Amino acid sequence: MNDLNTLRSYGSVGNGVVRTAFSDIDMKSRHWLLDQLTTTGLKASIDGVGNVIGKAQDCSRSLLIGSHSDTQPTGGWLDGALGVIYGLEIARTYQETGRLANVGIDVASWMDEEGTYFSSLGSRSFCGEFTDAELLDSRSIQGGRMGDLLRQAGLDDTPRAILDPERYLGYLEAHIEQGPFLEQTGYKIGVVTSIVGVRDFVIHFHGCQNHAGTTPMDLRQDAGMAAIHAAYGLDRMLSKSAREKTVWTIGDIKFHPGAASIVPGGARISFQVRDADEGFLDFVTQEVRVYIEKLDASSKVTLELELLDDSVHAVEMNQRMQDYCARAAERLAPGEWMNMQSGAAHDAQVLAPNIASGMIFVPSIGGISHDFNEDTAEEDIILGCQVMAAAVEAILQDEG
Ligand code: HGY
Ligand code: MN
Ligand code: MN
Repeated sequence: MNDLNTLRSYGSVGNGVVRTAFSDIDMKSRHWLLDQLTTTGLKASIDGVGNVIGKAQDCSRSLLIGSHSDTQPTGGWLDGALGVIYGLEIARTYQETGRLANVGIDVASWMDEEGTYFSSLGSRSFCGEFTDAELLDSRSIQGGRMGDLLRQAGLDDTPRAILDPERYLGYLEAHIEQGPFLEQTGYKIGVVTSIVGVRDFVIHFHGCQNHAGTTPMDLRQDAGMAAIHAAYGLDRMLSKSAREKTVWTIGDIKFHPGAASIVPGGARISFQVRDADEGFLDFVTQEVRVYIEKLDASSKVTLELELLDDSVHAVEMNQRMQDYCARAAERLAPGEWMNMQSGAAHDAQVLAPNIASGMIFVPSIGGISHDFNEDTAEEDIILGCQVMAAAVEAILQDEG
């Protein structure tokens, strides 16, 4: 709890935290974490994209525990931080209580899971999803060159840590649920079975800016009104084709220039769909394409569809890892745990195709997250760490 509250102090605002990727406060918190991991006896470093990784010494095999410590712009104090500090606590306890000779615990805080510049940058870098050249020349979500961002952070000469699959028995990540189901059902632990995939679209509307008083309705090329109709149409379309747990969000809508007495000449909407089935997400992508093409053909406004991001794929958690987490939950919270899908994206879905990965959730009060009011009861935080530690102990004993 002390370490969670110390990490919280880096960027705390009221009950929440603002510690976005690569900000000064984020880099300061990474140096604090580096010191904690080093004191624990791990060989710790900050790599070329800002991942903080502590590696157990004198062993060729280890279990990797991690999450992210960057936050959303209006972030909660536990989103990501919980799993990183669980890793620190479990690794420290393991080192202090006489670890097994030939197997260790490594700990990671992945950079920019929240996609301030590059969604899940740190875990995707670790899993070798791109070369240095591809990374440095890529455009960040903010529009700048990633190479410039890394240079400003003083990381451009630092090597990136790359996964050695021979080293790892598996990967475990603990996270707050960020949703309502554990609290609604009264369960204390979620054992994650699968993590949803995400499709992020942006639709641009090009019309003709004009005077809101003198332009007759039948002569208007109103990009704003076209955006509103398209948004409503997308919502209606998904409500018909959605599967049981499909979710879709229009998180951002902008008009240009955005003034009451001007017919908008431009508009832009973000449209995001999440589902556990990749095939369904591909089907929806096609449905959206056809719908936008139809609107474009029938409207006086020109529409342009952009599929921003389809790199966040739906994954199943490794069954063996799920079983270790379930057995630990049953031992420490008998009858108070459930298997569940994750509606939030996580670094574990980047690691899962490369290392046997598992996740556990602890309850979020009111199901709130990505908001300063995000919170979890202290006893639930502690129980979650104990369950994670019990799962780790079983894995190391069986497979170490
Ligand atoms: O959006 C997400 O699911 C993650 O919390 N970044
Ligand atoms: Mn998170
Ligand atoms: Mn988040």
